Amino acid sequence: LRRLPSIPRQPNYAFLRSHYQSYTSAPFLSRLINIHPEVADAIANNRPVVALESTIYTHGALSEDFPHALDRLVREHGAIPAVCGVYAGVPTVGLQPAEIMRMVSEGAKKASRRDLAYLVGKGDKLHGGTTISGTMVLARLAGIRVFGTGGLGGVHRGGESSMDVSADLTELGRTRVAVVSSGCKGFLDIPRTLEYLETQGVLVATFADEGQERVEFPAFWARESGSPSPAVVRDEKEAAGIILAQEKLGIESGLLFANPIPKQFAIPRKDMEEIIATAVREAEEKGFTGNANTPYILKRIRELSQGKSVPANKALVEANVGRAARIAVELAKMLD
Ligand code: PSU
Ligand code: MN
Repeated sequence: LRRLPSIPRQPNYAFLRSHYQSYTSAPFLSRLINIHPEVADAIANNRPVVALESTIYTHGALSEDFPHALDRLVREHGAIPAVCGVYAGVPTVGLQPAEIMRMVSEGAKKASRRDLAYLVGKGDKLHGGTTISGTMVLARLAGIRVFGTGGLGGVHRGGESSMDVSADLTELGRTRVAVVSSGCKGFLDIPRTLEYLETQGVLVATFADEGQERVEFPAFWARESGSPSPAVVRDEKEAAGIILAQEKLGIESGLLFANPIPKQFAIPRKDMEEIIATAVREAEEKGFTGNANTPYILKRIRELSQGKSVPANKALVEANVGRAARIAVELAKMLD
C-alpha cells in the first residue's frame, strides 16, 4: 500500500480526479483486485458508480432475482453498479449476478475488514460476502465514493458488556466512502450506536422532507427511532456537496446518509418490538455471538414476522440504492 498516491495537499477537483484514476490504474492493484472493466472504465472517466455489498445475498434471504433487480435499478438512474465481494479468493469489484448466485449456492464466509486478507491469502479459493465494512474497504481501494445498502451494523443491545460493536462503525471512522442506509438495523442499541459514530468522527445526516420539523435517525423497518438525527440533508445534490467537501478537506473518514424506509412499507416500531426482543433473547440463549449474531437475529425476525419483514427489507434497499445512484450522478456533474 506504500505505493498508493499520497493524499493531495492542495486538492482541487481536477487533482481529485487524477488521484482516483491512479488508484485504479496502479498495476499492482489491478493484479490484486479484479475490477470489472465496465466499472474501471467508469471510474477512470468520472462516470457515476455505486458500490453494493454482497452479504445481503450470501447471508440474507433476498430472492434469486434481487441481484438483477438492483443491477437494473442502478443503471436506470444512469450509474454503473459495482457489487463487491471475494470471489474464489479474488477480491472483486463489479461481481456479476451469475457470480453472486454461485457464491450463494457454494456458500460464502461473511467478510468484514478482518476477513479480507485471510480469504485472499490463504489460497483455498474461498468466497466472501462482504459486509458494509468489507465492501467499504474494496470500494475505497477501487476509488468508488458512494455505496447503497440496507441497514448499518451498530452497537448491539447489551453491547456495553458484550462489547459487540459492528466493525461497520469503525470502518466508517477510517474509510472515506459515503454509505446510504436506512439508519441502522432496528434490533440494535440506537442511542449508543449514534454515540459511537460521533466518537469515530462520522457524519450522520438523515434525508428529510421539506419543512419536516423533527428528524429522527431511522431504524431500518421503522422511519423513527426515538433518537434525533445529528444532521439533516435535503436532497442528493446536497449530499454530493458534502462528500466533495470531505475530499477537499482531506478527511479520511466515511459519511453516513440515512434514508428512512418509504412510508408505505414502514413497520411501526411498536409492532416489531416484541419480535425483536424475542429474537435477541434467543440469540443470547443459544450462543449466537460474534459475526453469527446479526444473521441469526435477522433470520428469526423474518420467521417470527411471518415474512412481513422481507418486502420492507427489499423496499428499503431499493430506495437507498436509488438515492446512492442519484448522489453518484450529482457528484460526477460536480467533478466535470
Ligand atoms: N443483511 C442481511 N444479513 C446481514 C447483513 C445485512 O440480511 O448479515 C449485514 C450487513 O452486511 C452489515 C452486517 O454490514 O450485517 C453487520 O454485521 P455485524 O453486526 O456482525 O457487524
Ligand atoms: Mn458483531
